[in-house]
Amino acid sequence: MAIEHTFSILKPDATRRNLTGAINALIEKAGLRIIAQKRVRFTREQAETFYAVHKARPFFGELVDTMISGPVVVQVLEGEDAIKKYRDVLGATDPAKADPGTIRKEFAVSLGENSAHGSDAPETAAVEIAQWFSGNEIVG
Ligand code: DAT
Ligand code: MG
Repeated sequence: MAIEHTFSILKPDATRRNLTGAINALIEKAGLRIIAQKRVRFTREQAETFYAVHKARPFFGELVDTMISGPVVVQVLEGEDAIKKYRDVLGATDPAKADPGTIRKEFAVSLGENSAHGSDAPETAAVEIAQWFSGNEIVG
């Protein structure tokens, strides 16, 4: 397996409850390296662009509202098989179905407020990273 980069967001429900350090500890414990990180606030337009793939879904409006409800921490994670590894660390989208020890099982409030995002494929990881980081902000 190759060294990959993936894009992560610690969502507003996580920053609100002061959980960024606790979540980063799980990320690092899994062997992923945080090689870029900044705290930002998504505009409505940025959230709509980021989640454009879900535009037709009934929860889209709620999803965008949730993502702009507070600051987020955007990150680039590096590691062996990083995309799948981080999805495993996140756990299932619905925290009620997530395995013990995963970020979503330990920290999520609900399906809509599930604490963190991780890219689902190399193509989406590249697009999402480029949306939020310039090359000189990523220090591997
Ligand atoms: P994931 O974040 O695991 O990649 P996704 O891409 O299917 O999941 O959905 C993006 C986010 O939208 C998800 O993290 C939480 C929210 N969401 C998904 N399904 C939902 C639903 N049925 N009701 C409310 N929010 C939902
Ligand atoms: Mg997704």
